[in-house]
Amino acid sequence: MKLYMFEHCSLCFRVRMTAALKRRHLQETVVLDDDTETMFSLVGKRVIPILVKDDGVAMLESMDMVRYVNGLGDPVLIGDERPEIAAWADRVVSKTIPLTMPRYPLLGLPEFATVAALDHCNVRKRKAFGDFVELRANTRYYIGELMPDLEELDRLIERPLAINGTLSLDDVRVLPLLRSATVVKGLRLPRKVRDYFESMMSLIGYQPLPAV
Ligand SMILES: N[C@@H](CCC(=O)N[C@@H](CS)C(=O)NCC(=O)O)C(=O)O
Repeated sequence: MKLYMFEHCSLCFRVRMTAALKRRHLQETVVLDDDTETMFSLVGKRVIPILVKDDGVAMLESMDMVRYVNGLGDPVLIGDERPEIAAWADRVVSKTIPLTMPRYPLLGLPEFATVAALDHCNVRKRKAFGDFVELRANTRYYIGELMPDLEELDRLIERPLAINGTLSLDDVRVLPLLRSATVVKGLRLPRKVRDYFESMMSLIGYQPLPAV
């Protein structure tokens, strides 16, 4: 299986963490941000992640990829899901974006390894999300907006190694968002959220992204 991905991409991390939990090898290929051609050649549009299965068929939806990888051999994501966790994740994405988007280009990530790729990201994302310097200058405000949700998550976590007590799709909804949020230096995760994040990252063998 080959995953075309960006290092910063939380949807990609859903698939990567599932493969890691399954101890399945995933050939990870980081695409440069300005390499739209590779995406088009694979699936006819600009989108990441793309999972190309061993039979050569490409998948486009991250949760379909997660279900597919989980279903190879014995599944590991077997626990019940809670609708409040999915609702939490849906709500929190938009609150993390003003904090994470203006930081990703500063982290030295491989998708921004050339000046052209970095500028490609800056130009497109600025149009979509606003001026990055201004967003970063308002970090305290955006952290303040996010904290009540992190406190709520703290109350929802049942165990450090599975948000609902047994690993489930809800872990795939939440862990990648926390990985993204931790690029914000100065963001203090509530205790159970921090324990959950650190335990899960250690379980799957991934280091957090750098924080700025
Ligand atoms: N529903 C799709 C959404 C994929 C998606 O929105 N990907 C974004 C975020 S990585 C993307 O392709 N962005 C292209 C870009 O950055 O220009 C999934 O869950 O995989």
